[in-house]
Amino acid sequence: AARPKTHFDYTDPQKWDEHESNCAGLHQSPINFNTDEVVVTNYPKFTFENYNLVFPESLENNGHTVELKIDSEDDDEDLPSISGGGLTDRYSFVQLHFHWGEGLLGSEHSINRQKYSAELHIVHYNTKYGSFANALPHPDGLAVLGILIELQARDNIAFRHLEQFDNIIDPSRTISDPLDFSVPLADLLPDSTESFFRYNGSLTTPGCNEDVIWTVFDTPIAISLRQLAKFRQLNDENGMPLKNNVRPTQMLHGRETSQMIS
Ligand code: SG4
Ligand code: ZN
Repeated sequence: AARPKTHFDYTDPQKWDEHESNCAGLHQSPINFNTDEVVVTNYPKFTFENYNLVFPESLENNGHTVELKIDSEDDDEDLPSISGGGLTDRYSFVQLHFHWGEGLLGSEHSINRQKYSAELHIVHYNTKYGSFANALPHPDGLAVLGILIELQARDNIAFRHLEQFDNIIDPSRTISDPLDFSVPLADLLPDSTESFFRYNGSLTTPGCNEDVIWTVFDTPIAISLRQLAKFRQLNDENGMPLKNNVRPTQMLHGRETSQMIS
């Protein structure tokens, strides 16, 4: 509904601010985490609610990424949500999507300049604002979990459900299926969620709204080359292969980054 509707592509992300002034802001994402500069902080553990449940879901190629959301008519009471982890409020799941690139440079965030092959974003909105759209204008409106994805020899079993892209190669295609690709969010989390980086940033696409409390776990999850190739086969808005949907690293401009080390 009130999501930012913008046409953009990844040929020249430096130019996004010509159409969307937010993108030139001073609290933009993604960033690099320099472990010499982070403030080590003792955050409580995250609480993941309903992360083990399976919902009817739909998978969409929106021309910028592949996005999974829950098809639900109900109120968000039973939807997956997160709290703790240093968040003041409870945040409810909206959607998840992926970023990938060529070679080993597909993650948006990096740690000491080290990038990973891809990155998963699990997007949540602050339940105190009642809806995603109402949360969007607030600096504490969204909480995104960033999960680094490392190329490994073996398939990630959790992606076996998510990689059914044959019918969504072209943008604006959606597939809904009660169970075939539904996956409990818990299966997509890294083995440890106790160690993570935290900072205040933005959406990594236009409108670049500075309303995201970012958590990037330092333990990655796995993907195989075969699975990564499926992401790279998807087409973008112009019908060209979406080979890269990674925004370049943004400057900190004095922001603090913190790290919870378990
Ligand atoms: C992707 O383009 C998603 O498809 C967008 O979702 C998302 O925007 C955007 O990334 C930015 O999110 O976690 N990378 S990010 O900062 O969640 C929003 C939609 O366009 C608003 C629905
Ligand atoms: Zn994202």
